[in-house]
Order: sequence, then structure tokens, then C-alpha cells
Amino acid sequence: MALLSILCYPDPKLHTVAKPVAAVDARIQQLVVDMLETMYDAKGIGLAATQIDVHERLIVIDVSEERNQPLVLINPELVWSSPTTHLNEEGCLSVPGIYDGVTRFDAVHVNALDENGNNRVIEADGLLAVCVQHEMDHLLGKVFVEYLSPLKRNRIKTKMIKAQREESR
Ligand code: K1U
Ligand code: ZN
Repeated sequence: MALLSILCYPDPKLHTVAKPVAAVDARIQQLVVDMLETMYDAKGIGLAATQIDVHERLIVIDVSEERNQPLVLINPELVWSSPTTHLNEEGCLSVPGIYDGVTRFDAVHVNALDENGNNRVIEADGLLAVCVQHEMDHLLGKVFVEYLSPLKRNRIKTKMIKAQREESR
């Protein structure tokens, strides 16, 4: 097992569009183990491969209270979204300390492979639906702050750059 380092906004690598996973093999299964360990260690409810500088379509999620219900989505594709949306407070492990509202579909259905290469459809609502949409955005190179106004986004960018400069001193 290994803890992986998480890219921080505004790292341009966060805007890379991920490619499909070609085969669910031992390399991908090890990556899943390491991503879950990294997500739990960082106290996140999700992590996309993009955030650890791996540009393949792979997501891990656990929204359970007990932190014992990991969900692995490989090559996820949105197959249905609800007609209704909701404004939700979001955070991001790549933008630490920043929380703001983003409008998302209330419910989504996603087709994906699991860690054994089996096809499944996930029917998500509530926090799981929000998290799935947030993580799928990462695979498209999109960070949640891009939904905010240019003024807010620029303030966040400046704050992050300053924090990273101070950290590296
Ligand atoms: O992708 C990520 O950076 C993980 C992110 C997922 C997420 C949280 C909240 C809404 C949408 C997506 C996080 O886990 S942020 C950190 C966090 O622990 C958290 C924040 C709000 C609610 C629950 C957890
Ligand atoms: Zn995020």
C-alpha cells in the first residue's frame, strides 16, 4: 500500500482529460488500493485518478459514515440524469480549505466497471450523486471552482498559490 500525493489547484495537470482504462489488470487493482488508502488518509469522500496525476478514467468513493463501503468506478459513463437539480456545498482535496455551492443533478445513473472488471450500473442520489458528478468532472479536467464566478475563482487561485509558496519555504 502507498499514500499518493494529491495535485493542488491551480496545477495545470488538473485540467488533463483522462483516457479510458484499457484493461482492469494488476496495475489498476494496485492503483485502486493506493487511491482508497490516500482518500481515507485525506478524510475525503472521493478521489479521481486525475488528482494523483494518473490520467485514466478511474474513481474511488466512500460516502458511508463508517468509511467501510468503498465504491470503485472504472470508465464511468453517465447514462441518466434527473430533470431536477440542487445547489450543494462542495469541497475538494485539490483545493484544501475551500467550500462553495455548485448546482448538480439530484440523481444520476452511471455505467462503470468495478475493480474486478465487472460491468455495473450505479443509481446515485444524495451525497453519492454529488460526489460522483464532482469526481467525473475531475476526469474531464474540470475542478469545482470553475463553476464559481471569475472573481471568486481568481481569489481562490491567489490564496492557493500563496499557501503553496508559504508551505515550500
Ligand atoms: O474529489 C475530491 O477532491 C474529494 C472531495 C469529494 C466531494 C466532497 C464534497 C462534495 C462533493 C465532492 C472531498 O472529499 S472534499 C473533503 C471532504 O471531506 C468533504 C467535504 C464535504 C462533504 C463531505 C466531505
Ligand atoms: Zn475534487
